[in-house]
Amino acid sequence: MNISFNTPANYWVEALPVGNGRLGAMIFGGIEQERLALNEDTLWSGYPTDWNNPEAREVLPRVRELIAEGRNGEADELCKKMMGPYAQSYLPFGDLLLTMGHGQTADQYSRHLDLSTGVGTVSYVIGGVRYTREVFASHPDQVIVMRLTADKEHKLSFRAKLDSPLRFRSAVEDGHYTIAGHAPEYVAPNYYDVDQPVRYGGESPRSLKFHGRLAVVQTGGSLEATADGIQVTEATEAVLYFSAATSFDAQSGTVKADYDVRQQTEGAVQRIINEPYAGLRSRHVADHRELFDRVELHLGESLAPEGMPMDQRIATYGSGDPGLVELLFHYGRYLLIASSRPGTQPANLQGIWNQDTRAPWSSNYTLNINAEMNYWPAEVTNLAELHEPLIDYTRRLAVNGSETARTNYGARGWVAHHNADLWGQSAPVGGFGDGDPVWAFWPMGGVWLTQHLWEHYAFGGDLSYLRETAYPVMKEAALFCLDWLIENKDGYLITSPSTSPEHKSVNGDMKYAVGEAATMDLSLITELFTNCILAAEQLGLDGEFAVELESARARLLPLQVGAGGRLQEWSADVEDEDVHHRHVSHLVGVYPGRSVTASLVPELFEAARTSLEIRGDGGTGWSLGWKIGLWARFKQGDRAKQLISNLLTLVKPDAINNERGGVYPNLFDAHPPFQIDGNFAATAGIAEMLLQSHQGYLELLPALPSSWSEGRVKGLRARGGYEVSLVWSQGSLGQAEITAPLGGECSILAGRPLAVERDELRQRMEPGSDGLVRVQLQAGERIVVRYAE
Ligand code: FUC
Repeated sequence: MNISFNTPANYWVEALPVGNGRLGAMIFGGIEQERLALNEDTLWSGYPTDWNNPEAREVLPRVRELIAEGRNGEADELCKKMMGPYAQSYLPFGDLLLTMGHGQTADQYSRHLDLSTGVGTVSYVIGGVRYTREVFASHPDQVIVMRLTADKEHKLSFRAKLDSPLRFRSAVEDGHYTIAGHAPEYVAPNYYDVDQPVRYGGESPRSLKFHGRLAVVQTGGSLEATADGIQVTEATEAVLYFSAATSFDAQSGTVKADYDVRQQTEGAVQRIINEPYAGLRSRHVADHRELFDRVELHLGESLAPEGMPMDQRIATYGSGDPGLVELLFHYGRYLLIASSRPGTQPANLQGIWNQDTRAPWSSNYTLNINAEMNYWPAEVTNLAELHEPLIDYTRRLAVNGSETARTNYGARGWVAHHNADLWGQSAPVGGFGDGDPVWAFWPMGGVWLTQHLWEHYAFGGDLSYLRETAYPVMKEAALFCLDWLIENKDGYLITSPSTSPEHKSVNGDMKYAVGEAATMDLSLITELFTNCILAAEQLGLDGEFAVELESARARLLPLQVGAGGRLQEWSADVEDEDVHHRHVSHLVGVYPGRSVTASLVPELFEAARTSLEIRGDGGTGWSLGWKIGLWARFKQGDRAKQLISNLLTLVKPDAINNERGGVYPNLFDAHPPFQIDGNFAATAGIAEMLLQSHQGYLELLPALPSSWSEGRVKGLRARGGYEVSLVWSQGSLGQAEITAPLGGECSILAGRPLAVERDELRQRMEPGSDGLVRVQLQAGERIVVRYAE
């Protein structure tokens, strides 16, 4: 399962990503000059600061009054006083550069990334000698490893060094080549025009220290390490090890000034440098496969010839090639494995891969869609433990967010807004009034994140996790909502000020950012309250609190159907600034949420479908990705596939800043620019087409497109802990295999079963009058159900 090229990468979005959750590299595969663009996931600008703004609390009552009086324009202006500083930026670590000395002209060039092993390979022939490079990022050993070989003795010579766009000094330490420095204390967002956007500290900077180490072991020939790099001469083979560290303290979320980063990188290299390459490689592959192999997907025979360059494959076949759709699906899983492991930071806007000091949107955590979207595939595609970084991060953010709730709003609980960073910036961004409230003012970041805490429980069923980890954070987010909600003149509970992320409402010739009770607020709060009520019930605690939440939920302003049969995006039936706007925030209750379903609220569900129809099938990469999942929830497989098609549009490597999404040559999602969320949403959306479980039962093949008439999937996961494998032909389900690690009553919606593996189950599987088939399963039990053709 390869992403292949027959040329080196000229652009970063043609390079091949490897990662171990913390360390990342993009493999360019240059012949004479090789470049691995390197990252370490804790290398960010800044340091913890006070981002809270007491002025917010002072102006809040007036902002609310202005909105209630219909003076939204004035409210927009005053709302700017509620902002805080911009969030900080995720930084590039640097580059590993090789100069080979054998020239640029080669034959039989190939470069590929094998998604099933997580190993990138570059190979070519010069002067009758085949040169091969293999690269992987080992999670068990916390190093990036590159092996270079020549198939004739003593034909391998090169110079290797590290470089960085950050300020650094290089040295030879312990016989290794190292770089070290301090991150900038401040990096302004790329869209913020300011003098001195990148600022370093003075003598004793408050920012993070970083240290990178390159060690080389060669077979044959000689090696010399100097501050200019490591020279290997006339060797036959060489293995390069890269380790990196920063002084970030993940426990406290602060800078650990006395942390010995040099010792850290040395330890990582020393632990493995004497080990044979084959052992390191197989440990990495086994670790990767344990995650990657849990899911298999087959949608049909691939049309593309083996080894066809990725960009040509995308341009030639797009979603017409079932093999390319499978690859897109697996790529999202691959990228999550490579960018999010227990103990690492959550995947940011670019996962862990970023080459720019001022990356697009600071490559930060954007909470109004992008950070959450990154984790949509985690549970359903059987990578639940990779959800942990987001869950851990949310807990850390909640600590800061409780101070923000108190200082900015005088509220209980915790709050987060539109942007966050390594430091857990929980206040509104916007540079104290520079930004537009339409994006900067959105106090629902924490509310949405808690959905992930609940879903991790819903899929995994671990009560002690719910008790110790998830529920306390969910409860505090709900407390914030109780304090944030106000009563409108009709006695309904509403949010105010409220924005529908990044989309303005239009009234006459005026456009407004803030208003009352955007549908997204109401949907997210509904879901949080519901999840808290369920959690309290499961845990047998907080009965009174659950009753309070139930009564608040019942008093929330109901969602409304507006002009043209659309689900209203705002509480007033106003016009859209852009009917094709990329955000579909008001549909969050349809997907990834579950409060707007055909059975719960049929009219709203239908109105949501109308809204999506009107929004259209265009948008940025992540917007297309979201719409795959939405159409899956509307059970329209062909339409979902149309969105996959739209996403599988080849975008030129140098295209940035436009609104038409697609994929780059290396299959990275193109907003454009590169933003990884669209990859993750595509994977999650494809899973959602094949299996849904948000309504309390398993729905098998809910949105199968007509062109995927034959296929199979193995190892998808559903709420209740189920693992599901399906085989279908001629567009209908042939066989379902369901494993129930937790046991319990399993309800299935998938037509009448023909036979089950064990006869005694048969009687228990008669369909009920609601169309569901129910069966009681023992913990760990596995059943195989066959269906009529
Ligand atoms: C939000 C989106 C943009 C982009 C940015 C990172 O602001 O509206 O499209 O994804 O986040």
